[in-house]
Amino acid sequence: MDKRAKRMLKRLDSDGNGTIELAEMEEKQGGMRMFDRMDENEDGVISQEEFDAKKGKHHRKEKRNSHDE
Ligand SMILES: [Ca+2]
Ligand SMILES: [Ca+2]
Repeated sequence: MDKRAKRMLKRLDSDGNGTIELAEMEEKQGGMRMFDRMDENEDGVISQEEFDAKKGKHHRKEKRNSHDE
């Protein structure tokens, strides 16, 4: 995980437990949608792995029906 991602995770992780919970994202603008996208296994928590995997991907245009990967 690179430094920038780490810092971003730290900022989002307001209780400092190393993962991002929905409540922590809810406070941010657009956070819930972002949370949904990042929580790959839908366990309600964004782990560092999930965060790392998804960072940089959320610059895409938001289109629900694009299956171009
Ligand atoms: Ca947390
Ligand atoms: Ca998860």
